[in-house]
Amino acid sequence: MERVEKLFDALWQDYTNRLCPSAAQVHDLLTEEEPLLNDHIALRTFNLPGVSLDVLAAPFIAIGYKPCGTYHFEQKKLYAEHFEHPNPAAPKVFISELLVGQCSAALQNTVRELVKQIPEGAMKDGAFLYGGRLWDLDYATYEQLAEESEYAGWVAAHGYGANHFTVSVNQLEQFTEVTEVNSLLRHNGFTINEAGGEVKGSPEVLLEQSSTMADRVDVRFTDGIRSIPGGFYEFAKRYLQENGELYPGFVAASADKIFESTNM
Ligand code: OOG
Ligand code: NI
Repeated sequence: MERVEKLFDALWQDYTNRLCPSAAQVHDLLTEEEPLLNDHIALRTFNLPGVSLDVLAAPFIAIGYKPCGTYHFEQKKLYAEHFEHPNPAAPKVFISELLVGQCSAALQNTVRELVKQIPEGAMKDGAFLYGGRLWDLDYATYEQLAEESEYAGWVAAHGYGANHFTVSVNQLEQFTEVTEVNSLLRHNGFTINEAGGEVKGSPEVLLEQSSTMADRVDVRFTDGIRSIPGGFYEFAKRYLQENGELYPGFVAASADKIFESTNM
């Protein structure tokens, strides 16, 4: 568990410093007597050799995580898997990849060129997971990618890092409903992702989720610094399965809308 904590501490540092500076405020708003439980994080990549989902999963597998579910997002051309650790206190990990081969020839060429810039060996050590972008690009390239796939633009601009952490609503004393958490956040000036409704999922699918809209963060492009959507914060309430344990998986229809937390 020590190695799990070390990795998540590093992911949290990168997430709050680089992708979602408002996360510290959300964390403070919701923290009660006990430290907040992080339900899961999510990571994004391209399904190209050397940077695919499996490559991002490897450092988690190395510390005991196991693949536990697969998800398809046809419209967005994404494939995802989630990973769990034998210790239930360890956060789950949701990793998705863009199916680059299904995208336009232009997008494929651009993304291949970005990935070619990665220094030899940079993806071997798990530190790449919280090390940010391993290639350079200009703002027009980002815009072109984002026009075809918001997801492709996001990965191209930010590189590797947790795009969200997730507060476990089950743990909170003060709130039982995801809508109550949303109200507190709105009251403090945050914008909630309304795609598909402010709460995604239902007790029937054993998972309810909501999220903030991503912070706008400054990113250095080769032709200057621009402000674009970075990371966001998620809130998840899990329901008991028939076996008496909390549902541990994700819900594709809900995840499809959570992805949109990084839309412009
Ligand atoms: C992941 C979106 C899915 C969830 O909890 O369903 C997700 C992402 O935005 O990369 O996090
Ligand atoms: Ni999530």
